[in-house]
Amino acid sequence: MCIGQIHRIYGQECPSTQELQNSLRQAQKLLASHEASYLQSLRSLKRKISQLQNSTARVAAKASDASCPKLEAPLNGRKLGKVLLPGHEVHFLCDSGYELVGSETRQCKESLTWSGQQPVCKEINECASSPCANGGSCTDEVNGFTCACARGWAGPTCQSPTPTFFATTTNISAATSGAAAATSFPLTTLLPFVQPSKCSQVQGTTHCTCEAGYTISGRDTSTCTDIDECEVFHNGPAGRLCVHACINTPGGYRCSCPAGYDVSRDGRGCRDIDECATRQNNCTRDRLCINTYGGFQCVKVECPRIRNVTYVKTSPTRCERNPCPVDNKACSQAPNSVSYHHMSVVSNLSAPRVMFRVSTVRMIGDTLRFAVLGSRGRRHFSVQRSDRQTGELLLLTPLQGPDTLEVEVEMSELEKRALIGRYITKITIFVSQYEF
Ligand SMILES: [Ca+2]
Ligand SMILES: [Ca+2]
Repeated sequence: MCIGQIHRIYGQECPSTQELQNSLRQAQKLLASHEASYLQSLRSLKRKISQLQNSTARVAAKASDASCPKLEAPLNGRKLGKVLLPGHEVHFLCDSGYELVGSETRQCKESLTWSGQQPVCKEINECASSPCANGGSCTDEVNGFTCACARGWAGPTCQSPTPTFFATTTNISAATSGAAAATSFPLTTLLPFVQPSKCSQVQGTTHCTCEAGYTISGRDTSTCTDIDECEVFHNGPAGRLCVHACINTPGGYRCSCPAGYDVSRDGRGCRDIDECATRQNNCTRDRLCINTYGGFQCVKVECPRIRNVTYVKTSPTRCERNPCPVDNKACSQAPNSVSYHHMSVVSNLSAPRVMFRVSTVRMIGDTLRFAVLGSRGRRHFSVQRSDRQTGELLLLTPLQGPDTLEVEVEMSELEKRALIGRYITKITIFVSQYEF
């Protein structure tokens, strides 16, 4: 009505309702974009103020010579870093043969206390992986172990039969069974998968028995042959004997795992070695160590490089766009933030399943939209909404390893249908070679 009056004063015709609506819509759009850029500036101002606060707090702490209490190196370990001022870190290492339990790094906080827990160096139990073969018993030692081998076995892990084995067993055989004497078996076949049986005469009948893990094969009751458990129990009622590989041994068997895995406590499975937690990696300081099943990856997170747009790293895995100059459309359409996530999965993971969730804590606009970017990503993934502020990345088909996949999830924020922000999450998925 007001605009109509103004037009009448100037002696012009009143604009149509359509024209009025158009002007109002444009004004609204303009306001929304102003609002977004205003909020953006406020956020960056807030961040800068908090940075300033932190640095002045540090200066103040330095000025008053306030420092955290002195830290001791753990027994059988070392401490790196001498500065005890707020913001500084102290690192701990253990001597070889020991593993660190507690915090590897502690930081002096503004409150002049240390983050984390005082670590201790615990002796590694080398016997945990049952390294002694053929019934040998293991004794744990600092930085090693010793095996007490069962009779007939020798070597650091009791892996080799003793040379006297043949002579000893034939003697026993001759003494116990009497009749069976030392028949001339070739030495190579006798050792160590074939043993003489133990026979006794009961009421005129000969009974022969074998040691555990051996059986009498065929008609010849005087010899015991090793049971090849890997062959016989390959697929038992409780599943496979070994998750990975089975090695038949005289009188028994053992499971083995590929490089990068330890045999699990039950002796059947394979447990990934966490190279990132145990410092068995060679990642340089500027890279992140990502533990994967069967290995690890050294990952370098680099902010996007877009013309006329600059990003700043706000955390080791996040880049945020610096405020854009006014009227730079290319800049304002570039992602406001890019986050990097790394996941490790085993091969052939069942699908469908939710792999990752993307959400926002604070929403400025009225609508959020989620999408998967890139053609390779779309083949395996889709995105679905779990609530108003959360999108879920859904795995559609099982991933066969070994493989590395990258998928980008875009979250767009809209206000009255106008785009006010784009947030990208780049997810790298390391798929292992095996299903463990
Ligand atoms: Ca065997
Ligand atoms: Ca690993």
